[in-house]
Amino acid sequence: GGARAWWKEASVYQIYPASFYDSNGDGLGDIPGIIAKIDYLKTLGVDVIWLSPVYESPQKDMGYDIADYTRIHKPYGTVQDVEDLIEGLHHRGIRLIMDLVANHTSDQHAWFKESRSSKTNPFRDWYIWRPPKYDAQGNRHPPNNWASIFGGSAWEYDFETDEYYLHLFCTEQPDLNWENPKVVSAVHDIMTFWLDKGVDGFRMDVINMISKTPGLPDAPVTVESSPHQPAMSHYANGPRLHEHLRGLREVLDRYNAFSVGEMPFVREPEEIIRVVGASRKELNMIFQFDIVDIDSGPLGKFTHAPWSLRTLKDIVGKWQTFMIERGGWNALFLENHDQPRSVSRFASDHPEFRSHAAKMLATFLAFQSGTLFIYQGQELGMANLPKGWSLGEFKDVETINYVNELVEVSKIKGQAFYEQCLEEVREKARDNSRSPMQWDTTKNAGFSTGTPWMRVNDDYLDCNAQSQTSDSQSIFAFWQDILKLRRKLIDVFVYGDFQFVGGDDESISAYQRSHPVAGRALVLCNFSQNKIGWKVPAEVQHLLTPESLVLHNYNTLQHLHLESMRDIQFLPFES
Ligand code: ISL
Repeated sequence: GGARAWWKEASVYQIYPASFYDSNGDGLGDIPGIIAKIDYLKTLGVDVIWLSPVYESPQKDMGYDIADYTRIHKPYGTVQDVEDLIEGLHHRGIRLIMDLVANHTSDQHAWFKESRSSKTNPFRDWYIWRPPKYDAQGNRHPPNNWASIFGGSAWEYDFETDEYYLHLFCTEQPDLNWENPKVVSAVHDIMTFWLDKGVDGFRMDVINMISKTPGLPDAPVTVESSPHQPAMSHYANGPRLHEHLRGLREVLDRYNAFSVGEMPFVREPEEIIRVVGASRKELNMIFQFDIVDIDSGPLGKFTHAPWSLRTLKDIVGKWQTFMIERGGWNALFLENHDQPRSVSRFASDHPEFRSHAAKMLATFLAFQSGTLFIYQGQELGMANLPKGWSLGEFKDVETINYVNELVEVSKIKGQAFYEQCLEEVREKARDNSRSPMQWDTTKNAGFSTGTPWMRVNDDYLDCNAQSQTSDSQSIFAFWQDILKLRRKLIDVFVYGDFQFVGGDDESISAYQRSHPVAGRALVLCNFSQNKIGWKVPAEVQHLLTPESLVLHNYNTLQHLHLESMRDIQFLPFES
């Protein structure tokens, strides 16, 4: 695993501020609410908090549209509250990283207001403006055919100055122009502002999209039916990315601060190692999307594709081996605020299986090599939103835009098609993971005394922090054990080698972590809903004795039939 570093050994807990804890009854989570729950975080045993955006924002994309990077969205609190949070966390040995959203701002940011005001404004070149294109009939068109990631064209026409601006996400999220050195230094200043306040680093939102192909050429036509084409090839890991990342790293290094970059649409390992290779001096690690795209269909995340454990193991094996061999580092995650709940998605949230399934997935993830990321509620086995909810409960702009497009398409393809698509939307909607934290069995799951900004999942009586923190068999207690074990056997689980054992079994994941001095561990997970027999490969048989079993997700050992030392009987979702 290369040189030791605190950030390699850390377990990071992501807080989505709107839905964590509401301290003042306005229905929205807030920073004092996080401060009130520091003991909970300490009890769980995490080392770092990643706080999703809390900055001043019109909230078109839940704060990923920032209007002022040095002020806090009023309902969340104040800059002083962030300083108090940092102090409270540091006091208990927990670090804080903030979300740096620097590919785009809100259209309400003062820079953009200036920029759009005239072609000669000094801020004009802070964003990406281009004149319209006209066809033979004299009709106005966007400067190129790029599609926005949230639907429609990536360009918005501005009548005042008769030009279009680029927005890879919402219309209200104009892309900053990183070709302009003033933009680059403004981003450095934002980082310095927060680092000076004691922040320990940043999660960098879509940081691989900041450099676009010069000349902004059309993207190849891959969706015949649409005028707007996916254009990742022109904005994901563009030509000046590495130069910009080294610039960000210089700022971070002055504070010994940490970085994890979000990097959608890039799969090529050599391209990724150029960002996370230790000698590159760019980012510490990135979130890549191989696992969370495993069930995306040919037309994107909302179209369903079946996934297999074999593919999942191939992905894990590839990145585990590659990063260890090449001096990079993995960020381990199955959930975040953009993804459905993992227990519903990769295992089962059916009452019969839920607890075992959540523990099994935790085991599968947490003993891999890399820095571990846990998303709020994952430690409780929180599940996707109930199937019966009306789509009117969904808040996310991505889902709403997509459903509006579906309504149009369905006028041609019909009602049955529409209903089928809505099923898929429910499965992948980002709101699945954005419902309020379930703290206890009181009204609104104890999240808020007011009316929650988003409806609380119906299952909170069965799934909440209060019952789980007082139950030694709970999912929460299991995560506590995992985090302790990871820390205790750091040489094995953080710095050890990784190897799958037992071939391409469709139900069992078995991997080995080994360290020449500290020893070896075998991590076994049954992804199926059945009792299952597994032929224990000879090379790991000696690791399987009742005495050597350090963690398991059933309270009895009956399921381990060790008498022959050749076969193990697994219970469903067992690890
Ligand atoms: O959510 C996704 C799946 O549709 C991703 O494509 C997501 O848009 C992408 O990972 C970028 O996400 C980040 O930037 C977005 C913001 O909406 C997400 O919440 C954020 O995590 C724009 O800032």
